[in-house]
Amino acid sequence: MTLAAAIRSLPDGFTFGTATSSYQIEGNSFGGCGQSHWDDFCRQDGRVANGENGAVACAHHHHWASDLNLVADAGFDAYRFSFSWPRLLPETHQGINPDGIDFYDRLIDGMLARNLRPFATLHHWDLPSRLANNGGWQKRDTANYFADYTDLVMRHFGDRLAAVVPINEPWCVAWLSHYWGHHAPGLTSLAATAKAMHHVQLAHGLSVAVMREHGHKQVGAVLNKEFPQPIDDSPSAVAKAELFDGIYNRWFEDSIFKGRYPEDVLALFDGQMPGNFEADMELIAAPLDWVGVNYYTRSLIKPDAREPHIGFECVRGDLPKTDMGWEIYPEGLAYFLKRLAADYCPNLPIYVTENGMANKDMMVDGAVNDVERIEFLTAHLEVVVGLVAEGLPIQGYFVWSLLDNFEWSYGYDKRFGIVHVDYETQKRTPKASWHAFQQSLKPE
Ligand code: IFM
Repeated sequence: MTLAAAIRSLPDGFTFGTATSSYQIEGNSFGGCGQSHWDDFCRQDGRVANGENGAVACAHHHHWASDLNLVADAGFDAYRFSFSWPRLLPETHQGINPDGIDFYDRLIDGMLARNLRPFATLHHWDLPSRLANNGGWQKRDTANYFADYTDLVMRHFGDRLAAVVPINEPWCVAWLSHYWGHHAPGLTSLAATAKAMHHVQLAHGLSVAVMREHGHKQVGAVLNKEFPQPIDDSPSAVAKAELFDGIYNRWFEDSIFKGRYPEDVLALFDGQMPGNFEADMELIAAPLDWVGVNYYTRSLIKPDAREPHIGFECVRGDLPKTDMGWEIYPEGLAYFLKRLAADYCPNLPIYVTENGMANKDMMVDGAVNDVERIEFLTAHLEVVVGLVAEGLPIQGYFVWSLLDNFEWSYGYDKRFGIVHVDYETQKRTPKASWHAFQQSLKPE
C-alpha cells in the first residue's frame, strides 16, 4: 500500500495532523521565556550530545507563521503543539509574561485562520526551574501549581483549543527522568521515581478537573507505548516483560481508566509511594473525551540480576532500525490500539498522537529524499487502516514531527522532521515525506 492509498482508505473526517513541542522548536532565549529544568540539564557535562540546548532550536518564536503555512500547505487539518509553562510564567507562579500570552494568541489564531484544529498539550517536559529546584515532580506541590497553570491556560486560550491534554508521555516525565536519568532532572532513584510516578498522575487529574470547570469538552491524555517482548520463552523473561509493561504502560492506563495502580509495580515501589496516594485515585480516573497513543518501537526484555530493583535490561533485536537505533515494529502499534479499546476504554475516540522516525537524512541538490520515513509512516498508517476497518474508534493520526528539532539528550543529531531545518540559517526545506503527504492530502 502507498501512503496515498492508506490515506484514501481512511474515512472522511479522519484527522491528519503533525506535532511539535515548545522546548524542541520555539527557542527559549526569545520572548522572555523563563528557565526550565531542561536548560539546567543541558548545562551539565555529558547530559546532552554536543552540549546543545533549546536556546534557539528552530526559532519557531520568530518563524511560527511560515511554519503553520507548512502544516496547512501539506494538507493537514490539525496541529499538535505544547504551551511552555516557563514562557507563560517565567519567574514566579503568578507573574504572567505578556509576550508569552501574545505568542500563543498569535499561534492559535494563526492555526484557526488556516483551518488547522489546535491540539494542545500543557506540559511537554519544560518544567520551570523554580519548581524543579524545589523537588519538581517528587513534590505534591508541583501538581497543585500545575492546576493553577492549567487555569491560566484555560482562561486565556481554552475556548480556541479543539482538544487538550495535561501532560505529554507521563512515563518519560516520571520513570525515564527519575529512574533511568536520561531526561531532566537526570535522577536515578527508586524513591524519587515512586513519588514522580504518582504526582504526574495526580497533576493529570487536577488539571482535568480544572479543564472541566472551564467547560472544556475535548479533554484527553497522551500516553507513550513501547511494546515489551520477552527476549526468549523463559519464565523469567516473560515475567520481566510483564513488569516492564506494568511500569511503562499499565501504570498509566490502569490509573486513568480503572482508578488503581498495577500491583506488580506498587510492589516494586514498596514503602516509597507518597502517603495516602489511594485518596487521589478517583480524581486521576475522571472520565476523558479521548486518548492519544504515541508509538515508535518495541523493546526486548532481558532478565539481568545485576540490574537493581527491576532485574532486567532493555535491548534491541535484529529488526531494521531507525537512526535512534529503535526497531521498526508496526505490530506493536496494533497491539496497543486494540488493548486500549478492548480492556480500558471501549468506544472512547483514540488518536495516534505521535508516530515517526529519526533518519539519516541527506540534503542532495537542495532536496531530502527520505524514502525510509515514507515507508515507516505508511507501514504504521496501514495498521490504522486495518483497525479502523475492524471498527476501532481511531479518529486521527499525527506525524512526529513537523520540523527537525531538539531531540532531548540527543541534541540536534537526530532528525525526525518531515521538514528539514538548517540550524545555521533556519531555512526550512520540505522533505519527500512532506511532499508525499501533500500529494495524498491535497491531490491536484
Ligand atoms: O521527540 C520526542 C517527543 O518529544 C516525545 N515523543 C517522542 C519523540 C521522539 O523521541
